[in-house]
Amino acid sequence: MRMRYPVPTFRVDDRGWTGEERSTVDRDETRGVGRGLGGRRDFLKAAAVAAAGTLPGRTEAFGSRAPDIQEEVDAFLNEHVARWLPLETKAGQAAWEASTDVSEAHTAAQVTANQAVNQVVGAPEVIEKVARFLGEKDRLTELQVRQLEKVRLRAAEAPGTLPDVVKARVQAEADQSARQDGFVYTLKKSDGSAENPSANRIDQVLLTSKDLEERKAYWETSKEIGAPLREGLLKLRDLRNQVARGLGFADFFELQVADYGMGVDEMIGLCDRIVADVRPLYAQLHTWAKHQLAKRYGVDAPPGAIPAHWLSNRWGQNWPGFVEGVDMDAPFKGKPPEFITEQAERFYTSLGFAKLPPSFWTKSDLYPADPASGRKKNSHASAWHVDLDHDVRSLMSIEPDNQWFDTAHHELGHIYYFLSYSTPKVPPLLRQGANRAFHEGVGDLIGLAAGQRPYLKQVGLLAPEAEAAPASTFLLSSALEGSSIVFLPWAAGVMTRFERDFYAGKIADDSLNAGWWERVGKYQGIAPPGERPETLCDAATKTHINDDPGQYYDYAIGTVLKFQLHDHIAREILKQDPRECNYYGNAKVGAFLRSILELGATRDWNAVLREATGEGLTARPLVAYFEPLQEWLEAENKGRASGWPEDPGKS
Ligand code: X8Z
Ligand code: ZN
Repeated sequence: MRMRYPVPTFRVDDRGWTGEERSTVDRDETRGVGRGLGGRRDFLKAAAVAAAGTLPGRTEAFGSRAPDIQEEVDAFLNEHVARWLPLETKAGQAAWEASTDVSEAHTAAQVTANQAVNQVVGAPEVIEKVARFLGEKDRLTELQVRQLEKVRLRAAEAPGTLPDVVKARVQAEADQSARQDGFVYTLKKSDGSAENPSANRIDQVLLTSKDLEERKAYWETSKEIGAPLREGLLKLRDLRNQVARGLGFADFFELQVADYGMGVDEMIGLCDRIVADVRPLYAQLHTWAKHQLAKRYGVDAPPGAIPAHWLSNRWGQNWPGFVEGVDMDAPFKGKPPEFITEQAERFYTSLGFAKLPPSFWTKSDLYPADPASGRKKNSHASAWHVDLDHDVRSLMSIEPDNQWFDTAHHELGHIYYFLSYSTPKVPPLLRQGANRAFHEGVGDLIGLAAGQRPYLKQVGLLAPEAEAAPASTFLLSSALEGSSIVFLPWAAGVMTRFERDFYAGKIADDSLNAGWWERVGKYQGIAPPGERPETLCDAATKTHINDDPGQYYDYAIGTVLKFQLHDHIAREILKQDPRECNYYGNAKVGAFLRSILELGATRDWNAVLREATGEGLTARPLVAYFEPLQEWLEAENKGRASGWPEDPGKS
């Protein structure tokens, strides 16, 4: 288990929500485990069969004669952690080196370290013992069962019963990451010269350029990285599936979803409801944005889909930069790059969290690599919990702008989560989020709080033009930017559906781009600016497809959770309007958050959510937050054709 967010390997297994066919709005969650148990029983059988092939005997009920099975489980867990944790820490360090300084030597060291940890976590005797202990779960404590579930899912990522497949997977994962992280974009200009733009540079052009030819050139350049990753992705799909099937999962996607104690159909059902809940507002935003952009570029708005290169994000996952006349980056210009992370840290400390440990600052890698140094590093932000204690780090490429300001709050959310549950009260195996979506949601929540105007005004980060703008402008940019309304059809729709179908073998090897764009067209209403031949692989341009596979719904659920927690904090703790509130300096808000974070994964996530907010997972606060926008957009869009041909919400 490398504790890194985004999460490359290990998953939390929390049971609970069962996903009835209802809207996420006004959901009443009273049911518990449900069909998750059926899958678990299958697993127990599969594990026993898998282990029996390599182990001499002992499949009778463990502890049937043992006086105290709980002592036995404790002894097993202690021994397991003592063997696993040091190797995990080494693997985390090796992965850090490989991600921050791409080289053959670092890739090789990462492979060696991962193989060493896999041999422990996936050992046949571990699989066999966990299966037998979980067969007696009624006699165990909740904490023991939860730890055993973690061990079980971790073993399923690298079952020692399939040593060659596991080894091949480790190598293929490391190779794919090295290919991705070491990639250099090349843009050939019309004057014959060439540029090697960084990801930040591409993002900046897409955010600011009004020249459609230039935009198209940078957008196409951003998709170059997919082609060399295509073969590796297909190979990884097969290896990941083989690994997952070793312990009885239908495919790799199902193994990842098991983290939530949910089946694939339940997860897809949940994601579909999220898409449906935001669809009316998304359709209005889509129409409004298309016309706004057409005006900006001096062209006619096309019917139906928005051309992908018109949008300010490489994948159209969010659409920042719409508010005309307000330079969101202005407050950061001229500030030293340290300001971004330090200001984010100030938000957390103002709530009563401790200052970040000094090692965070010395060990993190927060800024773009100097091009002159030749060092290549992963360009996507991540947070790392290397030793499951106080060695916490972040990898970013911060430039002093609004987007990195938002990202820094997100990453520090992970870091403060790590620190909050790294206490003797939480066993190392449970030093994780209540579920993965909680981990994603916390930093985003603070990002949402740090984007509230009363706070920005208080700390002098609100551009004067923005201060003068009407409230609808603020709400509009909140819907378009970050993880919010525009983000959800992408996260719960495109990414989740593509990966589900990819691992289920429903997208042919020679139709990856067709399969990708079909889903982008359907959920986001976005179309590529030209042919996307199958030699390319646009899905693989998204880092998560390569190195955080089968988990993107975490962000969709995290977004729903974020608004749910925010609503509770604003109304119940601050007694303020959720759209105009200020957490900064509020100790009560800090105590509320810490009461969630310090639990780690010791409790069922549904119970944690219900106790914290009085409700199960619901998109009601998210929808309510943006409610005034619907009417405003409908007025703006009057007389305009709305929607796109493949829109799933179109009747
Ligand atoms: O990957 C991330 C974080 C790290 S966990 C920067 N996010 C997703 C993305 O960039 O696609 C945050 C929002 C969605
Ligand atoms: Zn994250």
